[in-house]
Amino acid sequence: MRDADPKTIYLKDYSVPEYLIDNVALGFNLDEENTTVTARMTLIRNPASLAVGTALVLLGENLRLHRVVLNDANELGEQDYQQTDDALIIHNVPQQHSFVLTIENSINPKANTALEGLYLSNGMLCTQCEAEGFRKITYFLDRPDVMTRFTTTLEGDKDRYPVLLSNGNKIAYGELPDNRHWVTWEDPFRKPCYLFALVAGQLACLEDRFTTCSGRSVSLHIFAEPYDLDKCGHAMQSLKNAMLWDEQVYGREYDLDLYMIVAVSHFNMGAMENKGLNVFNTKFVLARPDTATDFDYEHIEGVIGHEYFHNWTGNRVTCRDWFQLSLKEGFTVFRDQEFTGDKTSKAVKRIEDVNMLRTRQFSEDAGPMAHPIRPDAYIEINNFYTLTVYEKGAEVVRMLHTLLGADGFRKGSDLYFERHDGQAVTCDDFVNAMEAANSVDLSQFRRWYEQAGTPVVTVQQTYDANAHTLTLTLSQNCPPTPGQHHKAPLLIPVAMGLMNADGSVAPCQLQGQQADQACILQLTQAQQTFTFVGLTQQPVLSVLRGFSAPVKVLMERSLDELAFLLSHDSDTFNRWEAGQQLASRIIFGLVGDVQNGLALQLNPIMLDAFEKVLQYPWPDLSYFSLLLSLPSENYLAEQMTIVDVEAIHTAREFVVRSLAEHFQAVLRGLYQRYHLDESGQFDSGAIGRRRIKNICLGYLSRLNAVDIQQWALQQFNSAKNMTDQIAALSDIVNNPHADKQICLARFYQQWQAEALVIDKWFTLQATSKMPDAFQTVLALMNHPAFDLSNPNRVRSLIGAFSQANAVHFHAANGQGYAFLGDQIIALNTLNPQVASRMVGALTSWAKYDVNRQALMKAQLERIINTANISKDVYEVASKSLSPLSA
Ligand code: B3K
Ligand code: ZN
Repeated sequence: MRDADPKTIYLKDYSVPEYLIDNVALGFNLDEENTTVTARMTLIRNPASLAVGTALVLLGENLRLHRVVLNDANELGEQDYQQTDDALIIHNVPQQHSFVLTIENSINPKANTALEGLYLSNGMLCTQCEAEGFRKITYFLDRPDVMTRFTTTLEGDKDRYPVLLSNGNKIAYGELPDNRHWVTWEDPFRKPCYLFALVAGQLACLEDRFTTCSGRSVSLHIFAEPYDLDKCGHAMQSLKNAMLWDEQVYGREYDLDLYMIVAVSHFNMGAMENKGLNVFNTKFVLARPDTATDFDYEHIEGVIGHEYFHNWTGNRVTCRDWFQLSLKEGFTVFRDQEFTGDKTSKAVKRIEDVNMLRTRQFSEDAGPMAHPIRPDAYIEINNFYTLTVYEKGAEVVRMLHTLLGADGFRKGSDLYFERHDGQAVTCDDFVNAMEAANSVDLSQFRRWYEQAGTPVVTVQQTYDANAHTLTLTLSQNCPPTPGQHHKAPLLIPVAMGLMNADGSVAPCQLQGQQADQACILQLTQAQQTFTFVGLTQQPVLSVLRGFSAPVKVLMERSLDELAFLLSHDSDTFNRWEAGQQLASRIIFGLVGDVQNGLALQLNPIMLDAFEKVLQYPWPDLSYFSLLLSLPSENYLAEQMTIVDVEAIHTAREFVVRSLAEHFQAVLRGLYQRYHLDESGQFDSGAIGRRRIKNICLGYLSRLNAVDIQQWALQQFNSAKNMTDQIAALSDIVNNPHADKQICLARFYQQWQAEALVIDKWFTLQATSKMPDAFQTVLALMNHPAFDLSNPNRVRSLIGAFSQANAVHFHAANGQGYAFLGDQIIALNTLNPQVASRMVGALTSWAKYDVNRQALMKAQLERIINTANISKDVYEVASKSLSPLSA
C-alpha cells in the first residue's frame, strides 16, 4: 500500500510548459492551524509550446480549495474544474493570450510534520519549497522553468508574528484592527516558485551592511530566536566573506538591497537559497566558541557561502527541470569548496572533500541507487539530492576547471551568466558555454553527465633504461550500474608528476612536447599509452595529483614506494594519499590475519612512516593532523567486496593502539606543547594546534593510562571551547573511563538549553564503539530530549548510529537493522524525506555476508509492505531490493 502511485518521471518526456505565470500576487492570512492563501496570477500561453489544449493543470497537494475566480469577475463553479489528489484541472480556460486566475485555499501548517510547504517550527511559521513544496501552499505551475514575478502580502497577529518576511524588498506595511498587521514584499527578479519563501514569528535580528564592488550598500539581516542572537556573529562574517569572494573570483555582485537569513530548528536539510531570504538549519548559523567546534565554524562559513553563491548559480540562472539539479548544485558545491579552501587551507579542504567523496559517494555509486549526476528518471525528486548530484557533480565541474585552467574556466562562467541570466537552463547549456568561450570540443566530456559509476583507471609502467623513456599505459573501465551495463570511455584528466630516487623533481616531458614540472594527461580511450622522455633514471610516479578526477586508481606499488611518496611527494594531496594507502594496505593485511585467527603484528614500515611524519616540522598543523589520521572504518569498508565490520574494527584498533604505544612519548610531548588556552581564536594556527593536540589525546586515550585519563577529564572540565570539550568527552566515552557517566550527565546538565550541543551529546553516544552502545541508543530513544519530529535529533541519534557505528549497527543478530526498520516506519508518516534518508544504511546489503544480507533485506521488505508507505521511502527501498530492474 502506498500513498501515491509510484509513477516514474523521465527526462526524455520533458516538454515546455503550456502556460507561464507572468506575475503572482500572494496573500497570506497567517494562522498556525488555518492559514488562508490567495494567489492572483496572470497566466499567459507559452508561445514556445505546441500544445493546443484548453485545460489548465495546476499542481497542488493537501489544500482546502475555497474559490477559483477568472479575470477578477467569474467565480468558477465545480463544473468548471476538477480536483484530484495532486492537481486542479480547469477546463475551458480563455483562449486569449493572457488571463488572470485567482485561487483561494487554506492550509494547516501545524499538521505539516513533513516540513515541506508552510510549517511550524518552535512557534515560527516558515516555508521550504524546493523541490516541489510550493504546491503544498497553493495551486500553481510548480516547475522550475516557470519563472514569475512575486508580490507577497503577509497578515498576522502582531504578538505572535511581529516579524513578517518574504523575498525581495519590503514595499508597504500597515496596521489592522484586532492587534493585527500586514507587510507587502516585492521581488523584482523572476523566479521559479521553489525559490519562494515566507517566515513569520518572534525573531531577533542581527544587522550589518556590505558595500558591493559597484558601491551599493546592502543590508544584511540574520534572524534567529532571541535566545540565539549571540550566536549569529560568525554567520554574518561568513556572509560578508562570501559576498566579497564572489565579486573577486567570479565577478558576481549581489543584486537586491537586502539579504536575509533565518535560522530555524526544524529543517530537513542544511539550508535553502530562497531569493533574498535564505532559510537555514540552525546548525549552519549558530556558533559561539563554547557551543560550536572548529568544524562547525568551518561548515557554517561553507554553507553560508554555498547558499549565497546560489544567488547566481541557481537563482539568476536556474534549472529547466529537476534532472538538471547538478547544474546548480555541482557548480555551487565547487564554488563553496574553493571559497573554503581560500579561507582556510586548500590542501586540507581538498583532502576533506575527497575523503567524503570516496567514503560516501563512491559507495552510493557502487550501490543500487547509483545514478548519473544528471539522472534520467526518478519517482521522488527529493531522493536525488544526493552525494552524486552534489559532490560528484562538483568534481565534474572541477575537472572542467582543471582542463580549461582558471582563466579559461572564468571565461566560460562569464559567458554562461551572460547568455543565461534570467533563464531556466540545462547542464548542456553550461558545458556549451565552457566550450564556446574556450573554443574546445567537450563532446566526450559530456558523458560524465550521462554515466553513473566510479571509473577505475589502471596504470602500468615500463622504464627503458637505454632510451631513457617511461611508457605509461592507462586504461579505464567503469563497472555496470543499474540500467547502464555498457559504458563508453570518458575524458579523464590525470594530473601527474615524476620524482627521482632522492625525492627531487624529475622532468615531465611527453614525447614531442616541452619539459615541465608536472602535467595533465588526457585519458580519452579505453586504453592509451603515454611516453615520457629524457629520464636518466627510473622515476617514481605521482598519479592523479590533487585527485584530478573522481576515479579509483589501480597500480602496483610496493609499501616502500608508498612510504617514499609520503616523505617526498610535492603534491599535498598525493602525499597524504600515499599515507592513506600505506595504512589501508597494512590494515587490510591485518583484517586477513583477524579472519584467519592469527596473532596481529604491526609492520615496521608503518612505524617508520609514522615516525617520519611525526618528526617533520609541518607548517600547517591541520594538514599534519590529517597525516596522522588513519582511514576511517567506513572508507575501509567501501574498498572491500564483502565487508567484515568486526575484522575492520579489530585491525584498525590494533593499529591505533600500537601506534599509541610506540610513539607514546612523542604524542605526549605534542599534546602538552599544543594544549594552550586559545578559546575564541579561530585563526588557522589555533585551529591547527587544537587539531593536533586532540588527535594526540585520541591516540593516547587508547592506552588507558591513569594520567592520560586525567588529562582527558581535566580538558573536559576546563575547556572553554566546544572543540576541546567534545574531543575530551569523545575520548572518555569511547574508552573504558571511570568517569564516563558523570561526564555525560554533566555535559547534558551544562548544555541542555543548547539544542545543537545536545545533538552532539546524542551523536557521541550513538557512535560509541563500547559494548553497551546499542542499549544506550535504545535508552536515548526514550530520553525526554529525543524528538522524532526534529530532523536534527533524528540524524544525531538514528542517523549517527546507523551510518557511523558499523560494529553495532551491523551486529550479527540483526538487532540494529530491526531497530532502524522500526524507526523508518515510524518516520514514514511523520516526515517521508527524513525517513527515506534513513533507509540509506540498509541499501548496501549486497556488501555484507549472507546472514546479514538476509536480515537487511527482511527489513527492506518489511518497510515496503508497510501500509501507506510514502513514495520517498518506497523508491529507495524498492530500488535497493531489485537493483537490476531499476
Ligand atoms: N537547494 C537546497 C536543497 C533543497 C533540498 C530539497 N529536498 C539546499 C542547497 O543545496 O543549497
Ligand atoms: Zn545547493
